[in-house]
Amino acid sequence: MALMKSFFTIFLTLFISKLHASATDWQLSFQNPATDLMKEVVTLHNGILIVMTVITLFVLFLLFYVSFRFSAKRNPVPSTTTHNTIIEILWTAIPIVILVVMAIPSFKLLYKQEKSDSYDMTVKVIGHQWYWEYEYPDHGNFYFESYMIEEEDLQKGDLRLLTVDNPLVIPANKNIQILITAGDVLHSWAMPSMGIKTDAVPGRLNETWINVKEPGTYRGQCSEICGRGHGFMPVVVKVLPENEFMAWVNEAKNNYAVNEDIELNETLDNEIIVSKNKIIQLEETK
Ligand SMILES: [Cu+2]
Repeated sequence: MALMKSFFTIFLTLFISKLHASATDWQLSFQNPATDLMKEVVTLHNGILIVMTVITLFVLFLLFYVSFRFSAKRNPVPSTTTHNTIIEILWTAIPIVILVVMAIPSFKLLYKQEKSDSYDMTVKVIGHQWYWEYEYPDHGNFYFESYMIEEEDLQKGDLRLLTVDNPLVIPANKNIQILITAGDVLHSWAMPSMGIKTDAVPGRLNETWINVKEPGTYRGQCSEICGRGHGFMPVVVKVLPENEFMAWVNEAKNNYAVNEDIELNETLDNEIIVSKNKIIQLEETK
């Protein structure tokens, strides 16, 4: 037993030191959180990891204890007990309590990810095979497409498969509503450092929001298999201080096409009117 214990200690020490010595940035845990929301996701994850570890170790301890204490050698005459009401209630009730305790903060976070109280601006994201399209309904409704830069065209320092020609540009420290949809098949707009992974569904408008504190470049990928080019439609978000963002908007208005269609809100209003009319018609025919 002593030998086994020292073996285990040596193995564990080696494993942990190896893990630490070889881990560089990006290899362990999450990316650095860029939003408060992602910070909360990390905190929740760490909390649940502790609960999971304690439960796993407890079950492991029970297994070892039972196989040791009640082995044929140490326990030649086994007990004939088959039921114990108290313990059966306990092992049903306690896991339920643990699950509910974990579910409450988890659901809170899920709802928080979907909506904020107020927004400073809206961006519409449209997934296509195999590129992203970004629309700015609050800044003149211009739109542009965002394609991955092929490997042979990369500049020095560019990241392979994670660099695009036109990133999504947003201001820092602003609540930004993001409306996500798709033009052809399912895609998913995912930004790990912002705690976002929202499906882009044709014919449906999904909603999420971000508020990025630090200006910089953030990267994600399409996360819903969407065909041959699925691995080649990265998401790049460039966060600028507000004044630089406004300068970029002025430039973008000249560089990119403007969507001449009716404004987004008008479209939504019209759809609501159309469906209201339909309901009235249905009620009348009853
Ligand atoms: Cu995809």
